[in-house]
Amino acid sequence: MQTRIAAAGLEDIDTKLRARQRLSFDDGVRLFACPDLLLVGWLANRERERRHGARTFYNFNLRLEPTNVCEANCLFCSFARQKATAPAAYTMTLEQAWDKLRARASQAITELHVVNGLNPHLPFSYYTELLQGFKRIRPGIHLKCFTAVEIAYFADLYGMTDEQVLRELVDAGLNSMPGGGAEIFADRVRRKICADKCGANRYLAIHRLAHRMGLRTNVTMLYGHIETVEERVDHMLRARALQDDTGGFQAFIPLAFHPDNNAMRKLPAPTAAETLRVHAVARLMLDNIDHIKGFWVATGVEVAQQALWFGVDDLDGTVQEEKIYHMAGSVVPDGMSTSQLRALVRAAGREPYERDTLYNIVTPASHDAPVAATAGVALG
Ligand code: V47
Repeated sequence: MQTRIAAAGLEDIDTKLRARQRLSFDDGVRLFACPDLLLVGWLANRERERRHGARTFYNFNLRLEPTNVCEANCLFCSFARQKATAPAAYTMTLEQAWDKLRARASQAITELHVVNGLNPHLPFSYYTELLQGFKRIRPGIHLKCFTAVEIAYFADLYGMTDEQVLRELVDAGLNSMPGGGAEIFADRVRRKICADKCGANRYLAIHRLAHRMGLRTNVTMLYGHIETVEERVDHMLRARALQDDTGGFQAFIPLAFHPDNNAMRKLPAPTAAETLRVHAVARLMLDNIDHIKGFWVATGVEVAQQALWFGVDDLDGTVQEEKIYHMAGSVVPDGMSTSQLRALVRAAGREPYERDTLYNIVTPASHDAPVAATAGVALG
């Protein structure tokens, strides 16, 4: 392997990694440029196995997007509808949203992941009552809800500070925050693809605040559109810098751009090779974030399996009722059962471990039942 590392000119990076020294911006750019993708994957896998061995985490979760009405006009988004009267625009009543959880009463779901469009027509009480209702229906459920972009929007719309918004949501039952809305932190890209939502500094400030309040959060990166390799590395380093201060990020989640039904549909989707590389480089650059998540809905099932050898140790979860990716062209099934997830992890040569949102291990024996009538997935 040393010969191959030398042939690729990565001896100094290998030396740093062995000594557990942090990689630099230039190192990240070189990892993206290195033609030997399998070598980059091998280095990332070494880091992954040092932290987690063969363990691969997943959880039993349900998605809910109570409204897709959204004031923002992000070029990559196929989910949002700018007007409440537009075809396919929807806003659930609280009862309709709660029914989604009630309908899953027989499933051992541990997490509800809720995100929304930036809807100007709803009162703040819609969101607090939403959370309170979920906790009434299922007191033990973990509520991972609202991106930092939504928190910023709520604060501006309802005349509150970011901290007041978070406090009221926590009082209503919020347990943690997902990582959506990060896209690419560089201003150049944000101005082009998501000009009318909160900027990178505010996104990061809200995560900092959430961490200070004791909430754990995730951070994402939308790749494979107009961003440069340098902007990807910059994005990773900004997440790493915040993590140095707070330690509050649980997982970094690269999200592969899907071009169907949105304003960037002329762009090609990122290749499998690109996806494997982005996850591998993330594992190598983010020495202070425990988990690299391969979101199988975004990568596809087979690439997610391969990514388990390219730095990824977490597959998100059963992900029932996901809309954002399915509306943008993802052809994966609508949800997988926990037994399907375990089988695909084992088929990839790894060991599945069910976790809760905070990475406590859950014993899965009691819920082997299929999660959805449509969840018949072929394992790659
Ligand atoms: O912020 C939207 C992305 C994100 C498209 O925290 C698209 O555990 C690709 O954040 N093609 C929402 N991506 C999803 C998300 C997420 C996913 C899994 C786990 C977690 C977590 C968070 O989806 C958005 C945006 O970056 N997105 N449209 C598209 N056409």
